[in-house]
Amino acid sequence: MLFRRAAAKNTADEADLDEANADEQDLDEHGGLPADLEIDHLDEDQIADDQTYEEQVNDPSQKVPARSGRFGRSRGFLSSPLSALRRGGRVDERTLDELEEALLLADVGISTTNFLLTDVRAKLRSKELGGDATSLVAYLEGAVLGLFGDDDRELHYADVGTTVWLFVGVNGVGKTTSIGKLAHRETAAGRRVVLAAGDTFRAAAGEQLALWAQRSNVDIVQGADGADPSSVLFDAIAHAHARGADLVLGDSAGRLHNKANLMEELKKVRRVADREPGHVTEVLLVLDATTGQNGLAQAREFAQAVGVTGIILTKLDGTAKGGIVLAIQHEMDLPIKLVGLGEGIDDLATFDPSEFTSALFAS
Ligand SMILES: Nc1nc2c(ncn2[C@@H]2O[C@H](COP(=O)(O)OP(=O)(O)OP(=O)(O)O)[C@@H](O)[C@H]2O)c(=O)[nH]1
Ligand SMILES: [Mg+2]
Repeated sequence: MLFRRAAAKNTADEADLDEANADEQDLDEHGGLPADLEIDHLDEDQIADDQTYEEQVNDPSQKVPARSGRFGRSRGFLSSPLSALRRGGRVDERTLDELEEALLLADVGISTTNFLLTDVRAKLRSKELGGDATSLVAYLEGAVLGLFGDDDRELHYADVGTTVWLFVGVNGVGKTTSIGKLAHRETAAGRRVVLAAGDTFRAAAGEQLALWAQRSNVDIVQGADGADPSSVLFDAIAHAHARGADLVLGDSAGRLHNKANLMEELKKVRRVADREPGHVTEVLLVLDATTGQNGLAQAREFAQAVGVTGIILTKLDGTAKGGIVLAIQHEMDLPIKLVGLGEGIDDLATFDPSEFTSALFAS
């Protein structure tokens, strides 16, 4: 079911909160719905539009080419250079150079590659590590797994009130798709979910999110195009609260007129969403694994601005080389919580470091 704010208003101003608070009072007086909130059942025109979008998504020319296993090219990304190393037998300077090259080519990045190699060299010097290539590879696998530590990768819920998870990230990384997949997963787990169409910047964004809402049969609250996203979030939380829903998943724009605007807007969305009865327990930064090291720069910016609690790394099924996972883990103090492994509703997995490490080293 689609809930659309009737009036195009909501300037980006805290004064909206008074209005939103008034809406909240209206909830009691209007059968649980704010007076100026319209409920639209999805009509055929909308569905036709949705299908157009779906056709677009399913267009083979837009699909990522040939998948090989759950982790695409991450699976075994080190396997051919490592088998060459293994064949070499003894480890020498050349072996270490080759290993360095393999790690860099796999998107591990200079800093994390240096970290791993410094460790390997120290272990070789102290003879803790034997000089044969098989031991080297086995040690490296352990060292990579060790990078992941025992970070908390759970998604958290508020003890009281309405849990809010916000999704942030630059355009095209997979925010809306990840929300759709999570709506399905959380609904299947028995939670009542409401989607908040907080990307009011791009005209088709609401339509895209509405399709995902339809797939999981959850409510969606939308604002008018150009509406203040924090107000949309506020309405969605009020709606969830009135309906006894557990969880609000808040979409956001990936691009505004400039980056400073985007960060300021996201800060405000977070502030507003965190007011009673809303509790923001997750701010999930969505990163596209195929953009490689560029993702690290994005992560730093968003982490500083909006206090990211975890990362969703998408498109690991495709052409991503997987090493970026190691770089993010080592260089950012942020846990990868979920990974996107395709465009379908079930293609989202909790990130499991040992499964991922085994995939990297698979031969
Ligand atoms: N192969 C693959 N494609 C994905 C994955 N996640 C998202 N996509 C695709 O990436 C494209 C962009 O996804 P969106 O969810 O629209 O990205 P967004 O971050 O909401 O983008 P904006 O709304 O423009 O900011 C779509 O074609 C998705 O189907 C994934 O894990 N694997
Ligand atoms: Mg989107």
